[in-house]
Amino acid sequence: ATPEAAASTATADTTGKKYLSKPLLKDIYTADPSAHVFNGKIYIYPSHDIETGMPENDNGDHFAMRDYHILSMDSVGGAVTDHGVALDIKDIPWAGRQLWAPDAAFKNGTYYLYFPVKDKQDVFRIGVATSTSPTGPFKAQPKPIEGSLSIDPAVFTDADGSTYMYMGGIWGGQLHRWRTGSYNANDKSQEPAPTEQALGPRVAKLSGNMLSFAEPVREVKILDKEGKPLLSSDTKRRFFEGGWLHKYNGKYYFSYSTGDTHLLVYATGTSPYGPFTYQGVIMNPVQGWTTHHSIVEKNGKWYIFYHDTELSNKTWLRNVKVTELKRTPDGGFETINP
Ligand code: FUB
Repeated sequence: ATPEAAASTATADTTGKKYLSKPLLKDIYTADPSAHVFNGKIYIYPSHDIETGMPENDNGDHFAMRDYHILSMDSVGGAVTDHGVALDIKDIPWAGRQLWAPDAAFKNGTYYLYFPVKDKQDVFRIGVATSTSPTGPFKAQPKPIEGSLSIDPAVFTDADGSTYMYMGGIWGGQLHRWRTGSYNANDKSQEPAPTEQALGPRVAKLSGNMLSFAEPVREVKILDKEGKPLLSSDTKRRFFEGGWLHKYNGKYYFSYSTGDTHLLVYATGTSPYGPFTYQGVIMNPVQGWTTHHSIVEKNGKWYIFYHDTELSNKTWLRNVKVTELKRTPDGGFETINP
């Protein structure tokens, strides 16, 4: 592949139209970018979207991705390298279908790729694969992480070295089917009734070996400013999928997608387990059904990686982008209008 690098800051095309940012890669479709800085370089762990010809539905069956490519760049705005296939679904012994949004971590000389995929019973679980290189190839563990569920793993390591995995997504992500603690394949509800509390994402501390959970998975509460849990009907604020945790000035920022209302929003707290109090919108809707993001610092600047459908105009063929994230003096963000 010969990837095309693209400028990330606002530029004007020949018609004078302003673009906030351009697709980072144009020769394959990529989405759900989890960005990390390892050894001074930016590595992006995205989904690799492909055309499968499957009809669109609310379960996202048409998102039938089969492998991961890892991207890297020395700096935002610089050349982007596509490192080719880092993990293929055929090399994951327990996988059935749909390799969705991954994340990565580095500890004790090893790189860990965390990925959601449906098992052979069609239940989303989170798997882990390891490599000595940030770009792979990655070798998958023989089984999913015990106790893992749903989609969209996001891994955060705190200052004390403890690492936490956030996970979950409703509708196609199956989180609602775990409401009772065990998986209920017959739950067709998609989410709780409008007057009930919205489902929270899940979190668990990882063991020292980064391959298993050190504790039972728990639900993360997202509250309004009066301290009340957000309701299921509160669709512009409630958690849908795509959680991400970062820390800034000692505060924990949990950001996520509201899914069917197409926003990226954030909530803050004083513990990695939450509760988190809803604060506001980071990014207004992009072109496409929804976006999925990550937040990372490089050389004192903060960036948000996300996706839209600029290249294809099809919700299932997405392209990753990046733009600078601007903070406000009160600890919030300037809302991005992509
Ligand atoms: O890429 C498949 C799914 O779409 C992800 O897991 C969600 O976050 C959404 O972006």
